[in-house]
Amino acid sequence: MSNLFFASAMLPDGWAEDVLVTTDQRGRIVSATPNAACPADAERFAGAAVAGIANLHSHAHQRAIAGMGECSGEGSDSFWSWREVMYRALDRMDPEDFEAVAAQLYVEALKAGFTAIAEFHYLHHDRDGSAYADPAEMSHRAVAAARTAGLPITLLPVLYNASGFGGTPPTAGQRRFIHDGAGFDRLTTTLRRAYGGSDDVRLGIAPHSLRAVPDGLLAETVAANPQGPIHIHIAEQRKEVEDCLAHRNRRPVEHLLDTQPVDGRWCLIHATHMTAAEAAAVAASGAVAGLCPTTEANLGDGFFAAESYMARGGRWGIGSDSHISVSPVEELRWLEYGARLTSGRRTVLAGGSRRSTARRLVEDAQAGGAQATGFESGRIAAGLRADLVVLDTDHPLLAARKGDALLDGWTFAGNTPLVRDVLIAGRAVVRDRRHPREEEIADRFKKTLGRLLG
Ligand code: NGQ
Ligand code: ZN
Repeated sequence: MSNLFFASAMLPDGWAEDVLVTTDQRGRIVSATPNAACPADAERFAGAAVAGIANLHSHAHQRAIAGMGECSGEGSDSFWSWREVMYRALDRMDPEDFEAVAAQLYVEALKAGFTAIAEFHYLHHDRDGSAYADPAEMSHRAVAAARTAGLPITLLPVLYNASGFGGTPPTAGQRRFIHDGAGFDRLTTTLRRAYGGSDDVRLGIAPHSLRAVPDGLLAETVAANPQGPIHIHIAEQRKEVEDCLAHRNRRPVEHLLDTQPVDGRWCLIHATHMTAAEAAAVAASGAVAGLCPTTEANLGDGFFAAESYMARGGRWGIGSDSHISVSPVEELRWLEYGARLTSGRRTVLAGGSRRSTARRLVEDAQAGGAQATGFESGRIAAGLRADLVVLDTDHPLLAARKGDALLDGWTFAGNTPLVRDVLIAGRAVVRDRRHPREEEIADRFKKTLGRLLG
């Protein structure tokens, strides 16, 4: 057992002061007691503890090109022209490079207050498209990077099979992603052997999109993987909706719900373009909508209609996706700002009168992130992992605030990092804003980028 003591903490019933959290050997919470005395052997934290938020959608390799698609091209730029920039940059990335980039990203994510990450990983093969000797080579690198950083990871090997609806063959730029059903089975079997039962790794699957996985293969893959999260990109771009209508006679979300057993195991990434009926059906399914507001803004995807989805009780969480930004609060802020900009109102997602907007956003994102990653976390409660973030209540931006006002300050005014400590399974992996390996990891990242992009 170990003792952790926090000046204040957000517990499931509300904010409390002088909170003693005891944990077992695996870093699970045994008890959380308010108004406690601080035991002599406790590790003491001066700030405000909140359960961490899982980042439910990451393409780690894209951290290497964050900010690089911002120079205008010849014609009009779009999601699809950005994708070409991204494909070109990852062409040269070998396993060592990928691990270095992912480790840097994962340290940044931890320091910003993410306490787990779901890696939607599709860069599987060697540069010429042939398989590595170990089909899971690149996936092992993602886990190694997460372990170097100390960030729990949900590995979502991606099934990518076609370049568009109708099973059109992959393009040259996609040669490193491609599997048929048998190849994908080999990959998932290898990963189960390597990581099944690990405390810091969860395994799921990610059929890339309805574009990239024909219906029959999608159904077979879902049936062959009866456990763990299932993530899929869906209805992100208008063109994708139009193409789906042209090929399947139905909209993407409508089509998925009609053909797959969508339930709480599923995470629908983006789900930007839904009709009211589709949004109601997703909310009723228990699936999580995986929202990535900064990437969706950066790529010109559109606004997710959060207010009506949330009013129906729809579950959701956040991801930093392309990593144009790596900050839970920037994702939450953009979600609320999207709702304000489109409605002309304020505190749109607060969920009722006299409620803190950030409290609602943080609580929903904690729950949705835990569900979509499969880590038992997201609240400071007995039986759950002690994956916690401690806000710096000494910072001027949080001066004279308590309780939910700390969350509002963090979310809406926190442009300088307000996260002081981050605990994973009860151990501080970030202390006083520092990660013990951050310099070494950043040096390796900078050298890697010099080689890849120089
Ligand atoms: C991805 N990213 O898989 O990295 C995609 C781009 C695609 C986003 N959708 C590629 N944001 O969707 O084909
Ligand atoms: Zn994505």
